[in-house]
Amino acid sequence: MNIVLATRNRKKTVEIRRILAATGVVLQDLTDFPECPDVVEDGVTFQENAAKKALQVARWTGLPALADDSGLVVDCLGGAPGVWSARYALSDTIPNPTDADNLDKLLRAVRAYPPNERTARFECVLSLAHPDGQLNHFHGSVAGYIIDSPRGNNGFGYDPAFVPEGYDQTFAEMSGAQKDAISHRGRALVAFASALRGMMGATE
Ligand code: ITT
Repeated sequence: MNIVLATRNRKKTVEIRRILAATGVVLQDLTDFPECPDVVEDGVTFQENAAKKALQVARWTGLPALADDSGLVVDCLGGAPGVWSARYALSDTIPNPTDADNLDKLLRAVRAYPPNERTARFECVLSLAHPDGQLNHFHGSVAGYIIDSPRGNNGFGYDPAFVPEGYDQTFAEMSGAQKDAISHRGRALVAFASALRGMMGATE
């Protein structure tokens, strides 16, 4: 089965390819379809955005498309950055925020709260769309908390600030395999892989 990954985030692609390596599915990505238009992510939920990305790419390429919409939900910040995770530091002076800009803004925002109030979770919704509009969704989340200053060089995004519940290391201090085993994306991909086995079995 050929699937197009509907993401322009190279770090997500690396994680998704790593986790799905054993499934035998052939994963193309948007570098194979450079003319595919960008999707406007104007949904108010992860699922709305994931569905929009997957449907647009499936219709444009004519192939099944898998989109990931994900982000960090911080309780003391009223759920921010949430669906705005990739654009959290957006402002007149920062029109294209980097991971470092977003991380810096997050760390400054949580500084006002004591450590025990800095609970958070990463969420991920994966949407698989077929060119005829058929859609399936797979969810994953991981609870944890935000620390004072960044630690670790692995992963991406907010990983250096997030310690999953029951662990001492941040996601950025863990190996890829350690993060995959407990991450929001890893959990959503386990559900996706199980559905995929059913779909591939049905077409054999
Ligand atoms: P695509 O829409 O092209 O997939 P994107 O980076 O814009 O790429 P999202 O809109 O889903 O993706 O935003 C996700 C953001 O949430 C991402 O840029 C990170 O800042 C953060 N994020 C998601 N998963 C993460 C993870 O595993 N570790 C750290 N940060 C993560």
